Amino acid sequence: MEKYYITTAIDYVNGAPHIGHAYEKILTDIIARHYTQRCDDVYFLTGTDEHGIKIQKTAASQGISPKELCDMNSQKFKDAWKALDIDYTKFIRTTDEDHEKIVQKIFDKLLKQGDIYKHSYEGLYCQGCECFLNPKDLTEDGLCPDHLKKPEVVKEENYFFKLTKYKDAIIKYIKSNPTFIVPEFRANEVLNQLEDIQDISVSRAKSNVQWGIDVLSDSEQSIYVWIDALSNYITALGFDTENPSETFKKYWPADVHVIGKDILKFHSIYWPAFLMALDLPLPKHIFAHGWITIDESKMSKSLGNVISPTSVLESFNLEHPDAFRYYMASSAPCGRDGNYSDDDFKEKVNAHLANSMGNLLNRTLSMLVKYFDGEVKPEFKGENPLAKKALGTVQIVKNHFDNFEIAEASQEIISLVDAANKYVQDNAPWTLAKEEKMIECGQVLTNVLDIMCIISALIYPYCPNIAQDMARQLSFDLKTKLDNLTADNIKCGKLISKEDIKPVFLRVDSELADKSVKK
Ligand code: ME8
Repeated sequence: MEKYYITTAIDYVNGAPHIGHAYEKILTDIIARHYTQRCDDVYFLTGTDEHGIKIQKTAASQGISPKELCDMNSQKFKDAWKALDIDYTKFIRTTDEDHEKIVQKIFDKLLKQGDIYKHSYEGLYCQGCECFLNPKDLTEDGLCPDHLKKPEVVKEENYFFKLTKYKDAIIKYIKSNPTFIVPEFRANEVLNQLEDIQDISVSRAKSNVQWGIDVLSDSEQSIYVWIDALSNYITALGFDTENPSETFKKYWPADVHVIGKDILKFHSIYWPAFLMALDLPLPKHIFAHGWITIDESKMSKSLGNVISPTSVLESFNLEHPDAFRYYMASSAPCGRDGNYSDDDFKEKVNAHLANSMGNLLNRTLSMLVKYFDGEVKPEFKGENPLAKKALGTVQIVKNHFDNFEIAEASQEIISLVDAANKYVQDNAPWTLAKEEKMIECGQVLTNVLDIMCIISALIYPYCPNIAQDMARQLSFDLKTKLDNLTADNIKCGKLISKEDIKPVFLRVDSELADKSVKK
């Protein structure tokens, strides 16, 4: 694998980030970090989506300019991603000058080649979706099914993109590439939507929407959000209609766009059509994750249950984001909805990260120090009964990542931890030591430590800080590529002293968490 180009959706900046936004960025960061363990060149793009009527209105309601709102909120997203150790390559803002210029050129090219035309139109516009809705998709009460708000009737002369021209090619592409849409069960939804697809509006009248990129050849119209937003995936790399950059040539097509299920239509119908019109190859996968609910309820401002990701870190007094990352990433099977609850969070991270994984390392190193002064002797090395399961798990985890099964992969890692715990329990090195069977005792400990190195590598994408603490105590090089992992990782000689043993994850304090709930 020479390169891996992965992107997230770019978030609207009409509010601060919540844990639904965080879920997506965590999943993407985990996939990106996993692929750094398989290839040398991973490009991870994220950013913010800053134009449109929603942002214009929010800014007006706060008495500030749209640009001020964008600057303020875009920074909040950046700060949140920093706190969550989201290690992106580039953060794009759709108000970046170079992005705006290229979007204008893309629009101009499509207009000149006849894929975009002007048309007078009356339709039902949902601000939440930032798109026109098909009357047949509304609820019985005439509301947008996602936002439960009545769409406004908009009558305008707009530019339209000839989506219908690409319908057959997109259907063919989806049918002949069964892994294009992940999970596969969503492909049928998309094919159904394609059945009655219409040409789509790609501009709004300036008189109604001022906060947008101007159409180059028509100062009365501004480019409507989706052609602007979707283009970020190529403008970020330096795409240009005349002279695309080397970076673009190297990384495009994207290996995967990670997005939420609500915006699948835009990514698997509109975006492929725009790309076909630009004569560019399509992304390899569109991975649509599910939605995060809070205590089983939909997150919404009106319910007052919107949780910011940094508030979780603060209320549990976490020194790093690993537990939150792990919990979010393992909250739902591929593409399904997940849920956040304080109690479940505590229970899961205490059980998996503190009791199973952290304690295993801590006990094993402590016994090595107690019985052997922290030294691994050559006679401790031999056949490792855990090797087969451990190396098998590496393969299984890789396969899961290839299918974007991030929670499923985490379960396999924990199952390996459980197997190693059982091995310790079954072989009772403390009894072996009491019986003065020191070589056997040393072998059991070394076998576990060798496997802990593999576990640190596998858990690294989810918990980079914990993995680094583990690897340091094991003198293991975390940069080892997954394909180069063996079951022989621990070097003979003095491994560790008592004072260097450090618990890698402290149990989340339940009293502290209870206080935070009451806050
Ligand atoms: O849709 N659970 O922006 P956005 C999980 N700007 N994911 C969630 C979520 C939740 N509760 N709420 C939102 C947009 N998301 C556009 C995207 S891409 C070219 C333009 C996800 O701020 C949502 O599914 O409304 C989307 O993938 C991302 O957060 C941004 O949502």
